Amino acid sequence: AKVDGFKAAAAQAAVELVKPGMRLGLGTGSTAYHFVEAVGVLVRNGLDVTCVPTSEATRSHAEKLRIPLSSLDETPQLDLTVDGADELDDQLRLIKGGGGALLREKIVATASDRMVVIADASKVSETLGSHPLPVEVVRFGLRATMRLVEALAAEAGCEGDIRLRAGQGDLPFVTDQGNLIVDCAFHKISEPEVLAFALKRVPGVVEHGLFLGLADLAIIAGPGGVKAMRR
Ligand code: DER
Repeated sequence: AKVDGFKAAAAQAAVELVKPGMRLGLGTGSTAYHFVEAVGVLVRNGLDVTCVPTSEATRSHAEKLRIPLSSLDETPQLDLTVDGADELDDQLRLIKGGGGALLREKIVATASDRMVVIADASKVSETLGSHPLPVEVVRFGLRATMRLVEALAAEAGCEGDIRLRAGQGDLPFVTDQGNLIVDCAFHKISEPEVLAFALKRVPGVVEHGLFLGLADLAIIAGPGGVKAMRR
């Protein structure tokens, strides 16, 4: 409840950045939920914005709020994406994907002139890795892909258990894109850029949850209030 208040405060601060006519990327997760709610209020009060959702969950939330939606096909360049993070460091390097939306989130963030992260203070870490790193993989060759992820991550100095994210019953979690997620508990990721490069060498890996060089501002809310972190 307290943490949710922090998430709402961070989202409220981010919505100050929204200007009439903006093309927005709408993030996914419980913090971004508050941002979408706040955009819904602005739209109800007449604000003209065009929004691209980063997940089917965010799409249906935005539709309920009658937020005007578009796609990256119709609107390939966005002004601003606001999204949450599972973890972030002081260089605004992020771990994302806890909600399973990392692929669309990264595509939308990359298509945006700016990406602003909103989070409660518990997400800030000295070194990334206390949150497992989600990696989106195709179903074909899954076990071979997982073996290769472990081997190349180890070469990049990261070791730990990796596991297929579970869905309903004994079925695996399936992303909006129809892929699977492997959560990698690497504990300490001392060189995120090196790990990111290694993971992209695995043919079965579609994308990973390290967002490097994408966020230019983080709005962090905690017991001491709301503060901005810049790269
Ligand atoms: O899945 C995601 O990438 C979410 O944005 C996640 O990183 C943050 O979710 P939360 O705001 O519910 O903690």
